[in-house]
Amino acid sequence: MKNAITCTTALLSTCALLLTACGGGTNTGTNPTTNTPATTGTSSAIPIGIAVAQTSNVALLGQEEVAGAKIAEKYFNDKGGINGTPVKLVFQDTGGDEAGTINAFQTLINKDKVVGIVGPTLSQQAFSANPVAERAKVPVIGPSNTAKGIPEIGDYIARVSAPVSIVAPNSVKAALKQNPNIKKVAVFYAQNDAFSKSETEIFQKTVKDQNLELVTVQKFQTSDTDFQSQATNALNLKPDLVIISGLAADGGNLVRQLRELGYKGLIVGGNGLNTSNVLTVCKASCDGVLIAQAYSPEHPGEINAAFRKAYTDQYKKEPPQFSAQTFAAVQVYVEALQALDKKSKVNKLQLPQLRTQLNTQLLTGKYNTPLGEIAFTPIGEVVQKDFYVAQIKMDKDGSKGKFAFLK
Ligand code: 1QQ
Repeated sequence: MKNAITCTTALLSTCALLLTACGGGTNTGTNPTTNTPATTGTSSAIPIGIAVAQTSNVALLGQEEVAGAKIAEKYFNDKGGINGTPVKLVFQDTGGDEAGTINAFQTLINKDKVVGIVGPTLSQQAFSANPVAERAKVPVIGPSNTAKGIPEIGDYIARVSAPVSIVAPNSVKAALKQNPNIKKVAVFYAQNDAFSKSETEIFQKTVKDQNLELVTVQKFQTSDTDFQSQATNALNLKPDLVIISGLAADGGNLVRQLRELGYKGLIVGGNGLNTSNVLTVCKASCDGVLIAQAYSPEHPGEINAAFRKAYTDQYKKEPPQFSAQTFAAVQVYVEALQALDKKSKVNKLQLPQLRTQLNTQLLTGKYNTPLGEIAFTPIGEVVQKDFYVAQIKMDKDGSKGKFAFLK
């Protein structure tokens, strides 16, 4: 009886949180497993929000994030969740734009009462929606936001996705290794996308740092499907390397049209093309595209082995970077909650205190993830060691392909 009274007074917001987690939201995640101690039943699950693109063109990237999040939910709940209490992922679709992302964030914060958010998919979306979470003092971990300036949005904003400045130069260096005779470079970027603008700056700087000649910079929109004029302009200048910063659909179409116009040299694609969903867009023309990676399926260690097995069992292919990064983002919340719970029981904290303490806690931890060991700088920038480059290999008929990791 005493306990029940305590719950309705001191723990009001936690109780609301538990009720929501039990019946509310548009959760599409798996049920908490039954082998966790049933002290409070499944209704005590701790809600973590997942705000990524499940619809629109951006879902070509976001659907891989949903997959990684669900694998993490099952993996960590099977291991006992937060010292016996499961976590429950609450999914809100952001769509591909800023307005949808702000809506998803507001629903997760105010209705679903999540302890923190993993999302959104694009930096373009993060620059609009993350300030909403910052003002509400709700932690956000970006699973795939790589533009310059994301952690600087605020105290509650961190990311597990290494920035373009660290990842992007690797693919240009790999191109030079494959073809040391590269001299003239044509760069393309989507001018309506924050990530693409940030990434192209790094690509252009890398070109100059490598003493290559930047012969042209061509702009397009992520909504474009016809790239004839930009591609023709660039190919007239006879480049021997093309570098593209865009998203999967536009980037894939640009690759295809460059090849159709007769371009034979190497192509570097940026992080927006870093999904096997691009293969259905450029088909046989995808062959040979180089893309830098912040994850390798071959990364040693137990947790990546478990993640890789769960992913390949379900999807019959190697796990992609965006799935691994989203797994890692969920892992950061889980392990930070575990550490916090040991200091002060998280189900005794009121939601605002829990969110703030979770934010402080997560920034101080070290996490042994499928990406390798990661940590954060005080402002929430990821600290990560290992990076890779993959090259797309297509079957002759262009119907099937894969990302082959370079040695
Ligand atoms: C960003 C990105 C995207 C292309 C990843 C999905 O890196 O928007 O920052």
